[in-house]
Amino acid sequence: MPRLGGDLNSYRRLAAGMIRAMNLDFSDKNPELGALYGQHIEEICRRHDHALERAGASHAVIFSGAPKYAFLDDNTYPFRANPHFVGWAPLTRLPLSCIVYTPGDSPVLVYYQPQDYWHSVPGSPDGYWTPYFDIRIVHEFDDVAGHLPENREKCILIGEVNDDGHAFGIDRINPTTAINILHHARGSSKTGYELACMRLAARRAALGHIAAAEAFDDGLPEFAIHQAFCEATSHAESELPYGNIIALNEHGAILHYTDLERESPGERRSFLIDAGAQVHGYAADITRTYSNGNALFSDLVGRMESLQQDIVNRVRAGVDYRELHLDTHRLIAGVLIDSGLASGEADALLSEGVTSAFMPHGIGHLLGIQVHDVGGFMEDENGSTIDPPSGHPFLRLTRVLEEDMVLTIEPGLYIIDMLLDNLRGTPAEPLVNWSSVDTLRPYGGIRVEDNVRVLADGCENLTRDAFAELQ
Ligand SMILES: [Mn+2]
Repeated sequence: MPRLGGDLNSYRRLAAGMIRAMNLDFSDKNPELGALYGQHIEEICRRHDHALERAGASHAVIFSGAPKYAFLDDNTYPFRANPHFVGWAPLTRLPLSCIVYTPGDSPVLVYYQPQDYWHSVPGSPDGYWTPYFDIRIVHEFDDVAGHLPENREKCILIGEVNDDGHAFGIDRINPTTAINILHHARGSSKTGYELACMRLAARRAALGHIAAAEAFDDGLPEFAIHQAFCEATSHAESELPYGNIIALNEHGAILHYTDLERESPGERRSFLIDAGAQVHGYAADITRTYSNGNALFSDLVGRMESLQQDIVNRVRAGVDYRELHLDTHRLIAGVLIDSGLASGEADALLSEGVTSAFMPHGIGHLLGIQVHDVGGFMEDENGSTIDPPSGHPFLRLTRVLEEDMVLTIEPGLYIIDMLLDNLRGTPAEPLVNWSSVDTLRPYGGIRVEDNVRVLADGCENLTRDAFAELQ
């Protein structure tokens, strides 16, 4: 019996009620964010002081980015701001603007506000971030350059430059020395302000997940579940940190399934949703899997849920993330044996590639301004990298965990015929229970993903805290 009747407005109202009840404020007037922002800017300045010194430069010019046009068209793709720019200020929709930073001075924000009656233009600067910048509003793009340091040889430019005019005559564009320092720092820890943005993003995403689960129960097709998610998070599709994965039934086995069926399938067996939200450019990345009642699949969802919590409970500063990934494979072997999907010794399931066929992706990644945030392979700020363990090329985070790192823990288990077929004719073939594989195929797969902040002696689970608060 539908509870919300499948009416999209009902999912928005459900979320709006929770936002009011929880007093959630996603805006740049949020006083809690405002109270933390000053310290954030100090830290960003410190990182740039260090990067500039090592790069032998005096000024950093951080360009927000330019709109990109579709081929032979006068329409642009949705704008994605330079993540370095977003790290300075919650300005995700301010193209053709710059932050100019000179150590010791207040950062200058050259704020491009075109006079344009065809498009909406950025409003006047307003919000908790404005007191920290020397803001120069320009109405003509050609006037941006006039606010940059005169000696361009002492500048580095951080940003994407597809047009000479966007380099402002600066020759040193994204120098590796500086970028490595900034990326390593961004991956190593989040500031208090960033953590607060990410807690809010987790709540925003959880609102979407609650609505989507209701929409699944209401029998809606993938496309309408996606719409329910967008209604509840109040995100336009282009504002999502990544394309929603809304997968019913066997679609759950396609790791990055982004097609959205407009029609309901005849039978609703399972629902895998990997969908996030963002607040001021900081992402949440959450996956949940629901069973519609089949005993074997429900049992497996329960086992993967406890496996995921087991891994989350091992997160703490000093742990090697590569070990967490390999531990996960050992636990997956146990799940395969206990659920009757495979037999034999756990070690054999690992060495013969059985666990990798069922879970072919990494246990997770860094999370922040980018959903797969930078710095996951960096051993140090000089650009040395750490390889993933052999046989596990898709692991995106290989570092030893540090306090205030934010990352995902997302084990999965899928029926992917392309990979399982590779086990045929190998020593792995007799270890797999192929009739159980056939039984589970129509359910696709399972993934459970939380976002956690590393602490000295454990972790803060941003995702579970968000769901608990919204219960
Ligand atoms: Mn993820």
